[in-house]
Amino acid sequence: AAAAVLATGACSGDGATASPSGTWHSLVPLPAEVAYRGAGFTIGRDTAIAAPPEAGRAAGHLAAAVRRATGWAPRIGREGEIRLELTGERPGASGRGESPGNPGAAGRGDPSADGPVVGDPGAEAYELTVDRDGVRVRSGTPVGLFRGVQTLAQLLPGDGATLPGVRIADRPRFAWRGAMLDVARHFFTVEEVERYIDLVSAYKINVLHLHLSDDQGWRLAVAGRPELTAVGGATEVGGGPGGFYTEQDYRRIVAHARERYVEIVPEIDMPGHTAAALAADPALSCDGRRRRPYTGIAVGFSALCVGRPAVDRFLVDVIATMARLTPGPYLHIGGDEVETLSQEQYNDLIERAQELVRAAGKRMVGWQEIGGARLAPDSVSQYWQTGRTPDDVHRAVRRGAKVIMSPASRVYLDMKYDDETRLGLEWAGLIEVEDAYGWDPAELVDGVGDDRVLGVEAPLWTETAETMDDLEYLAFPRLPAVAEVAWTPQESRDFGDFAARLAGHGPRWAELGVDFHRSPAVTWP
Ligand code: TNX
Repeated sequence: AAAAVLATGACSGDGATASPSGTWHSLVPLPAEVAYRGAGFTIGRDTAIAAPPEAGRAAGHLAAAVRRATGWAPRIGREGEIRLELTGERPGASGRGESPGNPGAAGRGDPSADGPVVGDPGAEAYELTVDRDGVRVRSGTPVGLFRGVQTLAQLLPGDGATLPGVRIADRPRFAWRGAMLDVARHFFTVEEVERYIDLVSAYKINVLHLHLSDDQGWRLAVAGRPELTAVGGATEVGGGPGGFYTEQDYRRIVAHARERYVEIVPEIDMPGHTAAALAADPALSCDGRRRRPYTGIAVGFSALCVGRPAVDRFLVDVIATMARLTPGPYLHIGGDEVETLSQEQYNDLIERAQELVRAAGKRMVGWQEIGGARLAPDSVSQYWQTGRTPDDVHRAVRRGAKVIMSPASRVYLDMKYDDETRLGLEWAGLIEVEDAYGWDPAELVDGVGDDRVLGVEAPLWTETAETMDDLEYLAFPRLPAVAEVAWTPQESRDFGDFAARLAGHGPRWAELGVDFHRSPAVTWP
């Protein structure tokens, strides 16, 4: 199941986009331009894939999708009816994109030899045409070819070999299209994280933000600090055994993500949400007393003892480990919900973390509260608190920082769908799929329009989610809705049309064993 890719299509749901050949397709996220026209192409036993060496991941992904849909394993070589072509035209700056790394980071922090995964959205642009003679995917970049192949995989019927005649020209609205998984409140194994990557990346999610530490658990091995995982890793919400990732485990997750052009963004939350670290190392507390592991679900009560030399050494070691293990350009330092420090203490810690992150050639990401500190222009603020006056976001933007939009009342996948949902919290409201879909990231915060929005991210906090089934139930179908918010031009989005396309994904989820919520606004087949 870890290798599963959603090749969704061919359903006969109400209102799904009809192609002239009479088949039905369910592209999510909706491409910028789609025109179904003319005869399609039927994949045969001898159909081959032609691809340049740089497109190896795209070709491999496509071959696997074809094999799942048809049973035939296409050859990959120089000739073929399905052609992946690099056009050699590198797209220019769009004004909305990001250059990777800070000025000191040139050439580093790049997860793949072929360019950043979270960069100029134009780099992910592609064209896809299908006619009776074959299939052609064209892009200026390997990552763009991969996005085109992901669309093609959704056009493949689950039970046959005929693709519709179609012409698609596509590019994402936003560079950062994230999913966050909290592996601290409850621990999830490498295999579970890999399955989550498989499921979300089918919707062109390109960032998996891993929330690796919190009051209830510390999940990443740090060289020279075995107590962090031995003590801090041995608990979780409710008192279960917890767990942690060794360096090798973490590298496996990074490699799995990279195969799908997904960037891993690790988060170690500080200075708050640190009870597990404080339980592991009493030197991090002001009173120097050893604390017992915490297994409840309160927030805001714990903090590192800012100003202590032991705390500074801890920051140095932790950030160095994150930077060394993470090929991508972003490190998340948390920064949320600190109730026991002065603003000055808080700012000191955030600014020190930022200095260490930048010295490692990376860019700092933090929850919106970091806007209280003096941010560098290459730092990134993550908005989450709907309803509050977002002064901290405005301050961050005035310093040149960009913003990731994660409004809790829209995209917190840990909220209940309705009164009857057996899992989840409800402090940010009940969130049905139409709520997750029906908002515009550029209209959320005054003065933070398209040019300041780096992208969108859907967090999945796990106070109430303990199993893979729980994760799937909370993420599906809301995660695909958020993926379309992040990818599709605002003027092309319509909930009714989305719901009709989404319906076609239900049977495929069922086939993959994905436990999803049958939202009543969707007519599931
Ligand atoms: C708020 S959002 C938190 C998390 C909780 C979540 C539960 C944010 C930055 N902090 O610590 O897990 O609410 O919904």
